[in-house]
Amino acid sequence: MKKKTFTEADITAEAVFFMQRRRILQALGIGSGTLMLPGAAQANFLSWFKGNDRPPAPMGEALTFSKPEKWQAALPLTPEDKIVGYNNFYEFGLDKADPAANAGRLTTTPWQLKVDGEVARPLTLSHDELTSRYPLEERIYRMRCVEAWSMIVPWVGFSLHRLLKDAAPTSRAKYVAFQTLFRPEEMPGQKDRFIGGGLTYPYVEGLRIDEAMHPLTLLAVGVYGKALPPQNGAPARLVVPWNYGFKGIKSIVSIRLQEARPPTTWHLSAPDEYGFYANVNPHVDHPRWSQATERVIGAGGILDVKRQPTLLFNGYADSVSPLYHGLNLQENF
Ligand SMILES: Nc1nc2c(c(=O)[nH]1)N[C@H]1C(S)=C(S)[C@@H](COP(=O)(O)O)O[C@H]1N2
Ligand SMILES: [Mo]
Repeated sequence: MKKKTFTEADITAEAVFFMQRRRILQALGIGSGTLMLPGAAQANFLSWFKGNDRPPAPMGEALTFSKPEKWQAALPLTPEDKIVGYNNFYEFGLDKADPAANAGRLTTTPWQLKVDGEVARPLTLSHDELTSRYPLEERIYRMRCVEAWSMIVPWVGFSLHRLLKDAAPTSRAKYVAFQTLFRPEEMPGQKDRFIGGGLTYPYVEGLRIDEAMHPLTLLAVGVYGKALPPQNGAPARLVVPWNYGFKGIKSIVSIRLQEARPPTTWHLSAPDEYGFYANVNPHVDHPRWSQATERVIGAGGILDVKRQPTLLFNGYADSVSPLYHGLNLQENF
């Protein structure tokens, strides 16, 4: 492999993993002297290659859905094997290939998704109700990870506001708190700090009520026309396309409406690096890397390295910037 081909910017995501690992090792009192950045980054690249060679990840059953014109963006889709094989789901490991390799054991039937808190009609959706209670739509969305890589994903799901309106939020519902399944027997990262990246589990996220009610905010139950595979957050996960990917909490078991702003996992882990809002913003850099551009995850392997400018609100500014009118985006990142 020709090492010289790649710049520091090209290995951003991998470098993040290295630094997180080093921080955890230090926190555990284990010296970092044996780890070197180029080696660690290289190892991650190699395992990405390895991921590409794996048999395709198990996919769910075909879904029935419409393709409303307004959500059919003319964008080149990221190949399916990348969307289901290059993942962040730390409950199953830090490497991009880990979730596809390790999430197959996750039990998603039966499933219960509870909606409660500041609502007049609390409700619970079963696994089947997630795909049958609301008409499903295919929506082609940009997806931008805070690690500065991006994909174009054909999700299948429904606007979250349909579910929230069914639950009838009270006037005290100012925020929506989301929680991922907590099941350490099936999620090795919840049992082992090394595998789980030192995050606190269950993974939690949150939105302001107006963000949650925005028509773009999707509860996704499928991708590429089929039910979500576990590594993408089966049976249901959040997709907020103008936010960094970490807001898109996976395998949700609880949606709670509440008056107080809920804690959020990455913000808890490093508040100076990951904000509550997490709006995609090329003008607000991460303290350790630029957010001005992003690496496009393409069809090829390691040599398929394309960067493009990152767009404010990930290209959805026309639709969502009114949500943040008067908010200082530099301070509220
Ligand atoms: N429960 C849970 N949800 C999660 C994560 C995670 O580690 N655990 N990772 C987040 C991050 S950082 C990203 S970029 C997206 C990745 O979604 P994908 O693997 O479907 O592309 O999921 C988000 N949701
Ligand atoms: Mo991410």
